[in-house]
Amino acid sequence: MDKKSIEALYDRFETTGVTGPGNARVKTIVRRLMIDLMWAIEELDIQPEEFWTGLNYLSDAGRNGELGLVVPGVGLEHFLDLRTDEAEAKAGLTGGTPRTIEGPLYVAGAPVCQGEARLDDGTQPGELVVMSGVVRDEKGNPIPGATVEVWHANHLGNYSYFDQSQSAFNLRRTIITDANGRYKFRSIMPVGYSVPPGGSTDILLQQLGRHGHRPAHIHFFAHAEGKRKLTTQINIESDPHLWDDFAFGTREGLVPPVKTNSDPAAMAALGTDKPFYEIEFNFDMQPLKAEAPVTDFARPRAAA
Ligand code: MBD
Ligand code: FE
Repeated sequence: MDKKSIEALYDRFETTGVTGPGNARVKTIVRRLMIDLMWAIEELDIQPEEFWTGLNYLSDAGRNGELGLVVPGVGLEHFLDLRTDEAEAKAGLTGGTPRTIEGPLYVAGAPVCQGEARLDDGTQPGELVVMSGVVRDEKGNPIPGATVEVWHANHLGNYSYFDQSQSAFNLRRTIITDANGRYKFRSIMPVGYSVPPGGSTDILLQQLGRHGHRPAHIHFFAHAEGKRKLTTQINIESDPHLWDDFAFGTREGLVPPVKTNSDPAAMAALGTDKPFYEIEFNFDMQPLKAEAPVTDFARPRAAA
């Protein structure tokens, strides 16, 4: 079949069994996706067994909750970031901290802390890290009362809530910046995440000849009055997967230096006798702008 015949076929699908106007936007999107899918089946000569294998794959991935992991794995979530970057540039918004993917492991409702927080519950091993910085506006001025939501994996690459063996909201906090626009937290160094072995994402990645590892990273949402919500992460520079992330989240500007602090007084103040890691990272916010697509879009998210 040629493309024209497929379009004519879809015209018939679209005008058969009609009960009302439906939703114009949904109709446009479904029309395009179905025609493109039929055209792909035609051009690639996708066989019925291949088609049903693919459908069953998606059913399984949906049933076991992995579609939110497949999406970053095939690069779609990073693609959405690149489109938002382009739209911002077109709207005249430049500079600011780069965005990167949210991923599927955020949980709403983390404890709120003023200025400073300890993220780890103290029960798990891991190297101590202290991270701090300033939330700033487009002129570089600090923003007091801004919100920094932070979440990351433990020493095994697992996230609380999804890993029920961890305490509630372990390694997750919402920090409100102080009068100088500063946030600060202590935690334990995350280890890179890997997709669940044998799961839907792993099965697909194996077929694509790719791994399912991410470099160690820390996630953030930064929000402030009158500013665009920023979704981003920092990556730990020493990780072997730094530029080999299955989810394509690593970006220039999101790999801050990790310093080792072995000052005895600083160690004592944290109650440790070992040197600890220090990371400085500022969040440079963009002003709200009507012409740029919203970044605080709704997305079904876990909440506890
Ligand atoms: C993660 O921890 C993550 O950040 C992303 C984007 C995908 C899977 C796991
Ligand atoms: Fe993550």
